[in-house]
Amino acid sequence: MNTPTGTTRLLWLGLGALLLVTLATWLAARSAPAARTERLHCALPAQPANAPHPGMVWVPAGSFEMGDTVYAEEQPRRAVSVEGFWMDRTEVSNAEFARFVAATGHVTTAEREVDAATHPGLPPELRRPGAVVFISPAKVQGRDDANQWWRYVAGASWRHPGGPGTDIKGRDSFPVVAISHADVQAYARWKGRQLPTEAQWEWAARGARAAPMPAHEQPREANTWQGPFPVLNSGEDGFIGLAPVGCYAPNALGLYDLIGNVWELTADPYTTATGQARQRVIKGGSFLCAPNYCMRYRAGARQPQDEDLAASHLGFRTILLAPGP
Ligand SMILES: [Ca+2]
Repeated sequence: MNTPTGTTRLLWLGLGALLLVTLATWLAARSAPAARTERLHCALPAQPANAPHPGMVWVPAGSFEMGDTVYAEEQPRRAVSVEGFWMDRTEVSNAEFARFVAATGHVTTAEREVDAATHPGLPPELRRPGAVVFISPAKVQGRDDANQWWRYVAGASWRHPGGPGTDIKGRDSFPVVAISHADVQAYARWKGRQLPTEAQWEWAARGARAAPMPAHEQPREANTWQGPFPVLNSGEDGFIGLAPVGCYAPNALGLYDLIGNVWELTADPYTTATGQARQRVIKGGSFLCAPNYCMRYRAGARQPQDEDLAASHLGFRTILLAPGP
């Protein structure tokens, strides 16, 4: 019978140790929770060095049939014309809004007590500074009562989008949320810009395309909701919640995320037959739009939004009226 030589013994001992280390590493990897990797930034293509308005793209003039036919508020379709304008190629990010706040000391609506004069009779808990936050429930009784997934959270604001205990650290590239109409008007003024009208926004979202929009399907290149809203978002599009700006393919003009991610405030009042006051038109749908609940991931879709109610799915972008390239 062969006996191992000293060298062979050492080799076997070495191999045994290696096996033990490999086994220990494998067991540790199995028992550790899977690391959640969230994309915090999506790279945008560089613009030409001589771009006249960095971060903006030109939207040419045109005429089109505004509106759509899916929901009542989109109708009737009507002919409109818009002049050319420059538009932010992404939603305004936390980093951009932070620069505005640092420069101006602006305190957002959500960070202040609710104005009792404009909201008489509001219970004390709803008068505290805060914003409306989407919280996915485990189950719902029908989908008529949105209070099942929307909560007014005291302390929620653009700095704390989910309420106290949340923040925007590391989330510079995410769209700013929980802003009011007054906040975005102040931002636009500070930048020497303005908010798009509904017609300007819709024309941009169509990629300056006058032909009828062909599809009502859920778009692939947009952050929306996959699965049964509001209980399960499968995240097939890469994100369960908000996405950093510019993660999906741009439209024909080079504009990102007009559809999906956050709803976007426009300059236009939302008027109805009963003349409800203090509401603005919002456009584009958000990461919460799903085929079973809110098919508003379309250029022609629209919703009303209370001017002074901040929400965790609401953001904006600006335009600039200046000569074209
Ligand atoms: Ca959007």
